[in-house]
Amino acid sequence: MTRRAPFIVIEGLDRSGKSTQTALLLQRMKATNIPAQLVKFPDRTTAIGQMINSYLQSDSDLDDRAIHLLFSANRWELASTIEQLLNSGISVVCDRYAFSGIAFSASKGLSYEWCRSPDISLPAPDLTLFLDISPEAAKERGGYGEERYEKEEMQRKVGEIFRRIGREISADGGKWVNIDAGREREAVAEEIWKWVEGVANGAVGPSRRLWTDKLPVDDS
Ligand code: Z5A
Ligand code: MG
Repeated sequence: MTRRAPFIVIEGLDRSGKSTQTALLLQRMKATNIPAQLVKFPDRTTAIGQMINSYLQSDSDLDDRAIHLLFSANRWELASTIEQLLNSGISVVCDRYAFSGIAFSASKGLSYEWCRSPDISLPAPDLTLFLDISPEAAKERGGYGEERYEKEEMQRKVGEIFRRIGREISADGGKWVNIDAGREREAVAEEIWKWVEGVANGAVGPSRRLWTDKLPVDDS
């Protein structure tokens, strides 16, 4: 019987190095013979992803709720693929996930609970690594400011909401780890590796889904 592989999410503030660290992690997993697959949200390759891309580049405008639902739909497009990979023993390393969805939309003023609802029942990560960096340090890094949400005040609000999500995930028994991403790439990668080795070599329990306790009671 194939052992279920872990679902690892790398979240974090803008320019915290998520994509850099995801790539380094995948290289290291492969070098250690741990089969792993990259997933990235938004996945700009799908039809929904292209609408998101056009919005992020300010080529199109959309209602805040409409774009929120598109980001969520973009995750649902890949939910069964993620589960199939995990069940066939391939680890999934995911660059941003539902937590970004809540953090960005709620920081625009939408209700936190409303933002969480469409992502209820998505596959739950076994490990979430949150890359934390100050908006000032992030600003020093390349490319900051080119897309719609890359404004310092917005980033501060996004950070506060991420921290709330992290506290709640931990309180519900999930594994959420804050990583200081303001350090050298290698130091961050080393810390990430320690956590990933732990889940990759340890026992992974049955698959779980996000926030199912928040579903309204079905009285039909
Ligand atoms: N969004 C949303 O609203 N709702 C959702 O549901 C989802 C996303 C999923 C695009 O995401 C936007 O979508 C994003 C959130 C929103 N909004 N904003 N703003 P994206 O993932 O496509 O964003 P991105 O363009 O890839 O940027 P990023 O993810 O913020 O960057 P990053 O991946 O964290 O950083 P990086 O590309 O690895 O590194 C950035 C630069 O820093 C680069 O030049 C590196 O070489 C450098 N770097 C990396 N690490 C270091 C260290 N340790 N030291 C120094 N320099 C470093
Ligand atoms: Mg990135």
